Amino acid sequence: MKRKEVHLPLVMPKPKLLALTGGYRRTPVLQMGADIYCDTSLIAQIIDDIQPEPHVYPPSCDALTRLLSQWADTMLFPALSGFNFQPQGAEYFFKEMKTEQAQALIADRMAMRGGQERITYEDAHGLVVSYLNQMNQILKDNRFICGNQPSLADFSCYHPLWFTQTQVSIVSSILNDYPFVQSWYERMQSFGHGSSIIITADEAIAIALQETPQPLPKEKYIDLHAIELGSEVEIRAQSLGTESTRGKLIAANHHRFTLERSSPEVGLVHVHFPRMDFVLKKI
Ligand SMILES: N[C@@H](CCC(=O)N[C@@H](CS)C(=O)NCC(=O)O)C(=O)O
Repeated sequence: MKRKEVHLPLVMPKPKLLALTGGYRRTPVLQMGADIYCDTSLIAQIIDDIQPEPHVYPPSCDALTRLLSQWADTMLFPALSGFNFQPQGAEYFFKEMKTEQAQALIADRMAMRGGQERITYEDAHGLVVSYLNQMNQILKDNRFICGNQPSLADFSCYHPLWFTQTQVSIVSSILNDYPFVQSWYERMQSFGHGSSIIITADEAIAIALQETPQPLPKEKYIDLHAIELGSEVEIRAQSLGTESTRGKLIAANHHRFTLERSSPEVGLVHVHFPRMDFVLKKI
């Protein structure tokens, strides 16, 4: 079946996304019928389960892939964002945008950081130089970040650099000093994006309403929070976009939590979150 894709608004409010997730606002999420999967690390796991060849988490470097993609998400991405939005980069990025649009985007991302200060350009630059050096060393001897096969770690490292290359190309000459990163970037780019059918958010909601969630895998409940299964809980990202989702905790394994929630708009849905970088609290 061909992948369907819904384009989300760039800034809040996102009422139709939130109808499905119950609060989580970040992009992307994966919807399969009445199951909603939040965060790329979990989405990649689901894709891997459905189509394991080739793996997104190759078994030979599963742990390394998880750690390095988390590093890319929490360290490389903010450092590169700070670098990308240096004054010259910001001017270039916002020049085609209407003033109100630019102001809305800036205000939205400030709110998303929850008052946390942005890294300075100087600090970001220092980190980016150091990270690119390390990536260059890894990629000198390896075709991909975790070895000779691509993994989620590559995609997690690729997207912030994609932003530099394509959205703020005025500052992208920094990559010229890292030839192995550059040739890896080209290898990554050549994967392309596959093809999909664009549908509306209303169509996605109608699908959730029609379907019922998939039966949960029969696995042991892993409780690391002293919260009983069946409790009303809330889950939110640890940082950046910390809007929470409330629901009934109906499953948890080493990698993910599952909440059950329902509303007249979407019916009964299961919303799944990774454990890593998410906070679980009993209400
Ligand atoms: N760890 C998350 C990060 C997601 C993330 O920060 N996404 C950005 C877009 S690339 C976002 O949601 N920005 C705010 C928004 O689009 O509302 C993931 O990998 O899915």
